[in-house]
Amino acid sequence: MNKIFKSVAVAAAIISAVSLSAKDRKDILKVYNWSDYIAEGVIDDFEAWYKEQTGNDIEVIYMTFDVNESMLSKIEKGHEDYDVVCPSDYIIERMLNNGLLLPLDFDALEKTGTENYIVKNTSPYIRNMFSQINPKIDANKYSVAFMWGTTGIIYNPEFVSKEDASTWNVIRNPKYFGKILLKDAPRDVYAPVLIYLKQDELKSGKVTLQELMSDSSDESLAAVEAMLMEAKPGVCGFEADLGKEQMTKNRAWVSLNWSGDAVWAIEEAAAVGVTLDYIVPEEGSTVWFDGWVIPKYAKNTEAATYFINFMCRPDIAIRNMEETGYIAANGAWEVLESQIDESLDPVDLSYFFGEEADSVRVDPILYPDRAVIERCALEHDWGEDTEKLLDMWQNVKGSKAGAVTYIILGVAVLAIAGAAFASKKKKSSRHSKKRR
Ligand code: N2P
Repeated sequence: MNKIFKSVAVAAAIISAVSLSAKDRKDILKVYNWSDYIAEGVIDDFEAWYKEQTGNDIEVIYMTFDVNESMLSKIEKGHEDYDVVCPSDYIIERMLNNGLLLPLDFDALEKTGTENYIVKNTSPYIRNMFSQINPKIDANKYSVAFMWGTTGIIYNPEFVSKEDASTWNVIRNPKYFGKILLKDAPRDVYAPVLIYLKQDELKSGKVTLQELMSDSSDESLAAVEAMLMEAKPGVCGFEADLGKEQMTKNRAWVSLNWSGDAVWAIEEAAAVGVTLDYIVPEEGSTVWFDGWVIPKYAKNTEAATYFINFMCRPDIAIRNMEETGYIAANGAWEVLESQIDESLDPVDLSYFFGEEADSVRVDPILYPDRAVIERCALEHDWGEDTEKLLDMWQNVKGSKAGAVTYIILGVAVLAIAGAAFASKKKKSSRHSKKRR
């Protein structure tokens, strides 16, 4: 009897724990986003808006990452139950290949009569680029673009000429030794270096930019590694998110970085009297897109859909853009209008906003001109070969110390040697005093 009672009690406890956690989880939304990628107050505003739309409370647990690969491994290997995450294009491709994403479903929005900002504001350009993310599965059915941009060079024109910054070779230019930063993002460093090394083949038409984005051959990996090893002694850091700040403080003069970090750094630097600029090198580069997705292990897909929808509301997109420096992937005309500045030169944005936008006065770093986009390509997933890239990256980062490490080590050795010399001198003078 006692045994039966115990089993019933245990079963009841399990059932109540399960239903409690299920109930709790319905009121919780776990968001995993890049750091510095959302405006202050947006999460609180989402919680209030969600209550207005659905009548339910929601608590957002907001977590951040700095590197695509670490975020992916938490889901792929750790099966973490994030409801919404924001991977880059080639990671979306991989997640689709590995069955890690759930398709978008707008039923929940329809039930509450909530306006669908996703469908309304997706630019045809974004739709087209997203359809190229995965050749086998249409990424538009599983992801909604959030921000996008280019990869290029942020530089300080006081010390670095525009000509030098216009080539990826700048990362190993001895003139800037010790003042060069590389992004700690292996794919985003590998791709431009490979583009630089394959200039002749690109010019002669032997290979296309797009083909290079899938080139994971041992030969190309070795060539990129060799150039990075050459650059390494002059590199003062591999940064995930602090590079933009190092540039504003003049601690570095060259930074291989994303356009959004450039916009942020240029504005912050100007406020303290430092001038910075950004360029997409002539040899070509990558154009990237980060999109919201709902991973397979998500537990609150309905709230996730509301969250993604809220991020596509034009006023929210504008706030996120203005605070982070990144371009929202939002095709609403009011988003473009919010960025017009009559003092700037015209940029051709017809590819993004349609014919009427072929000459709009906006910041060309934020919104790249058609000519820049034409020399940029989309990165692709390498599947199993990704391991080869990560090994190469470890070799580069871990092998030889960078300039700053050398300086720190040098100073430490001198300090130890100095202290030893001083103490020896003290001892010997004490000894000589004794002798006298
Ligand atoms: C912002 C990160 C931007 C990610 N901190 C670029 N793919």
